[in-house]
Amino acid sequence: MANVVVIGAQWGDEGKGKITDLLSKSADVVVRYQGGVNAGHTVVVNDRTFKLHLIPSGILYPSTECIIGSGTVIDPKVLIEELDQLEQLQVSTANLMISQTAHVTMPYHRLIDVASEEKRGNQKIGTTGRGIGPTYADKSERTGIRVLDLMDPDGLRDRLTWSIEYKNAILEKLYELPPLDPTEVIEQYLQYADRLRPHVVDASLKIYDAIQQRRNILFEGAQGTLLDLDHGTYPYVTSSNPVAGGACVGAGVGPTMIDRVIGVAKAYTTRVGEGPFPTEMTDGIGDVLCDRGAEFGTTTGRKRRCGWFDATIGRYAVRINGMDCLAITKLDVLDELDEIKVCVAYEIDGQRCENFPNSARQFARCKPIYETLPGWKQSTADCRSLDDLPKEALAYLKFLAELMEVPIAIVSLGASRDQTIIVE
Ligand code: 2SA
Ligand code: MG
Repeated sequence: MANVVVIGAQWGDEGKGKITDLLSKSADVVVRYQGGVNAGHTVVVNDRTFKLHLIPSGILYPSTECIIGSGTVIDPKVLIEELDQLEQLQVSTANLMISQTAHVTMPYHRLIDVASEEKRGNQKIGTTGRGIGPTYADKSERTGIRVLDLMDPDGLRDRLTWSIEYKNAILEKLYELPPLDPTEVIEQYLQYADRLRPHVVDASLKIYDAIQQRRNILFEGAQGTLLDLDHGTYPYVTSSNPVAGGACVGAGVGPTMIDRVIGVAKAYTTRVGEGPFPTEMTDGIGDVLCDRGAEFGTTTGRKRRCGWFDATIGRYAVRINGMDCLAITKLDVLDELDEIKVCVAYEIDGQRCENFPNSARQFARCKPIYETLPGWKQSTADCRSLDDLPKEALAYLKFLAELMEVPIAIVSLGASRDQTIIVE
C-alpha cells in the first residue's frame, strides 16, 4: 500500500469517506491535511452510521493512528463533540493526534463567515458557514491562533485579548453584530484546550518517523479538486488545497515520500454551494439522482446540485493531482436510468474546448458536449466483481477510464464496506 493520497476528483462528496475507510484497513496512519469541519464523511460499519467532520474515518480501526495535520483548521467545539460521540459508541480515540501547528477556528470566524456571505449578495459563495474561510484568512494574515497557542494559557490570554478586540471592531462596525465577551471566549477555549491536550503532537515529526519505519500512510483529502483554492473554480472554492500536492504542505512531508495518488469520483457529478456547473441537470433526472443518491450535505444538510459525469473536469483532476488510478462511487445510483450522458468536452462560442478553463466567467459559458450511453436498467448493488456487472455498466466505466486516461481501481455500489468491487 505504501504512502497514498486519496483526493476528491470533483466538487467534494465523491464518497472519499468510504474509500478511505476501505484503504484504512491497510494503513497504519491516516492523516487529514486540509479543511476543517466543512468536511463531512459518512461511514457505515455494521449498520452503525458515523458522521465525522474532522476525525479521519481510520479511527474506526483500533490500531490505526489518525493525525489531524498542520494544514487543517480545527473547531475545538466540534472536535470534542466528535470525540464524545465516538467514545459513547465505544470507539477508542486514544490513537487520535492533533498537529500543534494547525489553526483554530474561533467564534468570530463563524460569525464573520455567515455575515460576510450575507453582504456578498449575488457574489455569494455558498459556504458551509463553519468559519473556514475566515480561519484561513487569519492564518495568511498572521493573526491566527494555532493549537500550540491554545495549549499555552498565558500566551492564549494575551493573543485572544488582542484578537477579540480587533474582531469585535469588525463585527460591530462592518456587520452590525454584538461584540464577543473576551473573558467568556478565553475561558471556554481554555476548557477546550484541557480536553484536547493529550492528543496534541508535533505531527510532521510523527509522520516522518512513521515513514522511516516503513509504515503505510494514508493522506485523506477533504472537499475536492474543483474546490481547491488555487486550482478550483475560484472564487467558488474552499480556502485550502484539497489537491494531492496539498498533502505535502498540509502534512509536512516532502513530495518524494508520496507513492500513489488515488482519485475518487462519483459516477455522476454533484456540487453544493454556488458557482458554475456545466453538466447540472435542471430536469427531473437530477431529482431522481438526488433522491437515489441521498444527495444532501453531511455537514449542512443542503441539497446537492446534481449533473452528468463531466470527463473534462475529470481529465483536469487527473492532471492536477498526478492521479494514478480512480475509484468510481455510487454507480448503483444510475441503475434505473434509460440512458446516461457523459460530458466529453465543452463548447464555448462555437469552439470545442477539451480543457477546463480557469476563469469562472468563461466556465459559466461552457456548454457540455455529451455522448449518450445506454443504461443497464437493473440493480448493481450486489455485484462484487466486474464480471457481475451488466455489460452496459461495464461499458460505461470503460468509457470513463478511456476519456480520463486513468485506470479504474475501485468501483463502489452502495454505502456498506462490502458493496465494493476491487479491480484486480
Ligand atoms: P467553505 O465552507 O468556505 O469551505 O465553502 C466554500 C465552498 O466549498 C464548498 N464545500 C463543500 N462542498 C461539498 N462538500 C463539502 N462538505 C460538506 C459535505 C458540505 C455540506 O460533506 O456534504 O454539508 O454542505 C464542502 N465543504 C465546503 C462549499 O459548498 C462552498 O462551495
Ligand atoms: Mg462530504
